[in-house]
Amino acid sequence: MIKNTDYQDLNTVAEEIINGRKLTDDNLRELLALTEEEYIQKLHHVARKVRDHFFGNRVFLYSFVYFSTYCKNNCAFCYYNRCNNIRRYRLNLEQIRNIARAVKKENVHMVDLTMGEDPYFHNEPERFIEVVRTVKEETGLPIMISPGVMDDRILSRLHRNGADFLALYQETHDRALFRKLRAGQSFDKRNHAREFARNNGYCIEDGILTGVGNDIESTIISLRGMEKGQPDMVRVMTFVPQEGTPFEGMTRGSSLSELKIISVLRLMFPNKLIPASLDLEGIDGMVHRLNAGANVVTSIISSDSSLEGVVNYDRELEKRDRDSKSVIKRLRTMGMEPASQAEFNRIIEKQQVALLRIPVVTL
Ligand code: SAM
Ligand code: MD0
Ligand code: SF4
Repeated sequence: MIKNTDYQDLNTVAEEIINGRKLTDDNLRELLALTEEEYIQKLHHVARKVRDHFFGNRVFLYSFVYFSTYCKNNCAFCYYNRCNNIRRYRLNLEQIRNIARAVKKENVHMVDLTMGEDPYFHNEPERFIEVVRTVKEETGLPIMISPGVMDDRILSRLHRNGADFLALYQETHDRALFRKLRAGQSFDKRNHAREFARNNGYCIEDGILTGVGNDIESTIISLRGMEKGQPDMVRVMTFVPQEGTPFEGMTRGSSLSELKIISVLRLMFPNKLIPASLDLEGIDGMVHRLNAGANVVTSIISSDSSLEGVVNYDRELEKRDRDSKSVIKRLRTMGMEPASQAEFNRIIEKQQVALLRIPVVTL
């Protein structure tokens, strides 16, 4: 659908997608197998057309707050897995409140509260509810939570206390690969938490890793798996080997596969949120991801922050350079603009309106 197509016809492909055309598995195979620069540029071109139709030149910005890096899990890819002998921190409520005040002054549409599966919060979820309530109180902004797997009752309570979005990445929907990545964790429980959240008032984000031994067929399983969950936001991130982890010795792939998958996601989820994460390659990397069809910039951290990212391309850097001011400056050079808060709120509210039509389980 891309290779032997001139730019005129590419615009027709974009039109078809906008009008509801669904990609077949063979389409996905063709797109994911592209290697020549010329074809990949064509794919990005179609993805941008589709994105621009739904979002124009408007981009959403999320602030990232990793408030506890303690974790009881042992994900093979993650720097913060419990076996890694690293320095960790857990912010107290006052520290979190101060960060929330600072975030309020930044130009962002949502705050992402992320933690490892820290027993301090997971065993006493009341403490996490308090964090969410505090950040809501201080910022008044929509809140994304990325806490790992939590049970239904707690998710409901978190939602009532201000959590709007649940980010919970399956990493892969290929069960065999999942067992290698998230050893000892339940595939179904992770999927269920997202499904429950979606049916109970949250917007949800699913995501996959690439460069972790996923071939094209495995990637297709993941893309279809994400499709089934009807997420509001879908992500792909390149796996970056982390010191001290079981996958430390794996080679880091280029971002080519991620960029292709971002475009494919745009064709499969034309009007959904797709992030360009700053966490992998900073602002230069953001530009490539937006050019591949993304429409959200995530992992914004203020320049004076000492908190961690996840992959943290800037772990060794003296000064961070992924604050909202620098992001917006670069967006403008690309002819893009931050969207208004009202535009973002409308997207979040759409999910709530859709929900009024199905019964909500109260726990
Ligand atoms: N602990 C929670 C959890 O696991 O759901 C929240 C943290 S979660 C937002 C961290 C995400 O970053 C993972 O789900 C994974 O997709 C991504 N990630 C972690 N380590 C990575 C790595 N080395 N390379 C690329 N992505 C990574
Ligand atoms: C990011 N470091 O967007 C963040 C993180 C968690 N919801 C997001 C992976 O790259
Ligand atoms: Fe813990 Fe999340 Fe890292 Fe897994 S990805 S080790 S759950 S912080």
